[in-house]
Amino acid sequence: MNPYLVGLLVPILIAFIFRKTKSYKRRGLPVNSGGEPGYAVRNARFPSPIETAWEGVSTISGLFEISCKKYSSNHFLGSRDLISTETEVTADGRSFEKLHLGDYQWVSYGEVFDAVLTFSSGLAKLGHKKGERAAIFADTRAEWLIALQGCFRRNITVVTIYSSLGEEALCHSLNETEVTTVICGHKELKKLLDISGQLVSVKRVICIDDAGISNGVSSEDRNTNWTTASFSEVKRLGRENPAEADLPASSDIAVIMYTSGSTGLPKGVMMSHGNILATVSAVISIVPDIGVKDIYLAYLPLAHILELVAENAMVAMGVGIGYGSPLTLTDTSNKIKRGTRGDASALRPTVMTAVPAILDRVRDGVRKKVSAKGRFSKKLFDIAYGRKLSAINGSWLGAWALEKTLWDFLVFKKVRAILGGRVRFLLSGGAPLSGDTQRFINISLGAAIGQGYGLTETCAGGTFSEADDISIGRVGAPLPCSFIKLIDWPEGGYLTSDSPMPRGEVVIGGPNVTAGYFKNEEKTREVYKVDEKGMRWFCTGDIGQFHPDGCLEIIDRKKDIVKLQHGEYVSLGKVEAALIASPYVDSIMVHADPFQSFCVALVVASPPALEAWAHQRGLPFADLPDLCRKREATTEVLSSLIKVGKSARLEKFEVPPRVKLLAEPWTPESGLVTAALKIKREVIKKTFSGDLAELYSSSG
Ligand SMILES: *[C@@H]1O[C@H](CO)[C@@H](O)[C@H](O)[C@H]1NC(C)=O
Ligand SMILES: *[C@@H]1O[C@H](CO)[C@@H](O)[C@H](O)[C@H]1NC(C)=O
Ligand SMILES: *[C@@H]1O[C@H](CO)[C@@H](O)[C@H](O)[C@H]1NC(C)=O
Ligand SMILES: *[C@@H]1O[C@H](CO)[C@@H](O)[C@H](O)[C@H]1NC(C)=O
Ligand SMILES: *[C@@H]1O[C@H](CO)[C@@H](O)[C@H](O)[C@H]1NC(C)=O
Ligand SMILES: CC(=O)N[C@H]1CO[C@H](CO)[C@@H](O)[C@@H]1O
Repeated sequence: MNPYLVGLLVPILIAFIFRKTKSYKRRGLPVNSGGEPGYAVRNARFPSPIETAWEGVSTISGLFEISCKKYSSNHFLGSRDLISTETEVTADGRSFEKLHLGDYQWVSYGEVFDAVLTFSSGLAKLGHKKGERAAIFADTRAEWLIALQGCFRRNITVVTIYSSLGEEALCHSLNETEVTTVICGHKELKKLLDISGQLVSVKRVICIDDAGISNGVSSEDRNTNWTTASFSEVKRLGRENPAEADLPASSDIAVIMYTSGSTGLPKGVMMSHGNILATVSAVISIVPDIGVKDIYLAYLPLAHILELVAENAMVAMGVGIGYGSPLTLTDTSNKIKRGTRGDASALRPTVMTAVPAILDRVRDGVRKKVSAKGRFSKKLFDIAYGRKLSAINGSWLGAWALEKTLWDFLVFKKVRAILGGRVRFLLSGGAPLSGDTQRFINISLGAAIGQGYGLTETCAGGTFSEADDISIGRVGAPLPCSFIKLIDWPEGGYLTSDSPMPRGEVVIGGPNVTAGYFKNEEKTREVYKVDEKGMRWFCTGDIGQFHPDGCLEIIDRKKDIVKLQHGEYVSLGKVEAALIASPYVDSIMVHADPFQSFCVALVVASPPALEAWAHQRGLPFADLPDLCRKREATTEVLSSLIKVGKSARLEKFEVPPRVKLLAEPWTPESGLVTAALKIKREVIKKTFSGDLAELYSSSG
């Protein structure tokens, strides 16, 4: 045989034998659901649900205490001082407030524990009685966590409220829970004063910003009869009057979390210490080694279960938590003064949480920046991206390690720098992440993504996709604290006997499933079930399917399926997820009516894409609202929707033939989307009822 050929073949053969092969790993195992109908699955590594990962610890306050003692001298909470606030006026006369923020200042675990003790004693001195509830109504910040733990040490149930919640919902949640003490920020204090007449149960207000007391509560406001105190005053009171702790038990309600539901008034979900502890325990038993050397960037609302669980998990592992906000996250964020640093580059975190909507924005931002740099940059980026993508499946030759270093240096280093350059683990939750975004973020940021699926009602427990699972579009295997069951939904055509995979409504059970809705027996009975073994189950209304390896994929949503006049089913969520791929679409809501033969859509236009198109066409327009009213613009968006609909293999009746273009973005503040940026169908329907009616009645 030709020696050259042998010389060539042998290394190739060796490389082939030792190539990285994708091993099949079973992550979830079917379990007998005890005669009950349905197809139930548990985590493959943990035979019975985890309730706590620490011996003798059964509450969140207990966990906090052992962590503070264990990591006493380590960095714990970091915040940035405000150096100055400036007003920037743009060319068209609009003004924006810009912040110049300083470096992170840290307090240690030991110091935070002291602050919690004094705050807790101060609460008692201030007159907060046993059995009364307190509310935290503030943006995510260090004092939020201190106040929470301070309340827990007095066995006080904490009501959490999104700081972006509207007046009616705010009033409803404070009234319903008969809160006597509200802990809030300066900005939220103003909101409270506006409705003080209706807040009959509130007796005390603790303002986190010292300045808020003197500026916000003027003499005429004081006729509210509220005792007001600043955060530091409460701590001073506590230091002078130390009180014995009144620690809670595992089954005591720790938090009543008001979820910005997609319909009607918010509902309060009651979570016990045991519920939260179960999820935290499950999360830390499966995330890859995170520990004292890590830094976590906290910026999502703590009134959202994802952030609450994530921060408590970080506490359990002795991680440093630096606080930021969505509007100051990166150097180019809206509120950051030009030339100064955003939270991510000031903190250089290694771990972050994110909701899909934010990751989608990061992806679009990177793509836009790359395209704007010219053809060569785009080509280089595409090559690098393609090389890294094919390497994910396993590369043949060790040369990849060298090549990866090169691409990282040439291309991806700059992308990583946006989030500080050190992020290695991203926890995504709140809504399913699109496969495309998951790949893009994983490849361009080089960070592992753990995707969680869970709800407030299950205390964020549900499933978790591990970083070594390279598939996309799935939400992973059940968390060690959860059982996931699929049950038949014949009306929607989803059965557990379906092949190749069982399909059905997703039902979550386990120690993480919460006690139900506060003062809402009827709704609780409707969606929570208890089986004969005493296990609680929550019916999510999501439709899922189980892959052979025990991983769940969410494929539909029960209540978003509408049957059109001629009997075709339109799954609104699925259609929206497909159509949002159009470059002209920022947000979209598809509307279907059983008495109509076609569906329609409201589309929030993406300004750069639509304006670029108008410029190219030489179409005159004054501003975006003006452009949105133009028939040509609507026609262009419609044809783009048809194109993306076709490539996503939507049926013809699923693509709306009529749309209304909107210029105003949908934000949590406007109440049209939730804090996790999920659209609130009912609210949008009500707000734009005129436009929808017009769409149905117009003749083409
Ligand atoms: C905590 O407070 C709740 C409600 O006031 C009460 O029912 C429970 O017994 C308290 N727990 C402990 C351990 O004292
Ligand atoms: C709160 O309760 C008070 C008195 O019970 C009532 O006047 C007010 O309308 C209530 N507000 C809401 C939003 O329920
Ligand atoms: C404040 O308290 C006084 C005396 O208890 C009462 O007469 C008055 O109506 C209260 N004012 C408000 C705004 O609740
Ligand atoms: C990776 O492999 C799978 C099948 O094993 C294939 O479907 C997929 O297209 C491959 N991806 C890349 C980027 O090569
Ligand atoms: C993401 O990328 C990292 C490093 O590049 C890799 O280790 C990890 O397995 C990937 N994870 C996922 C979920 O794609
Ligand atoms: C609040 C709640 O539902 N607690 C339950 C958690 O799960 C255990 C068993 O796994 C039950 O005993 C609890 O009642």
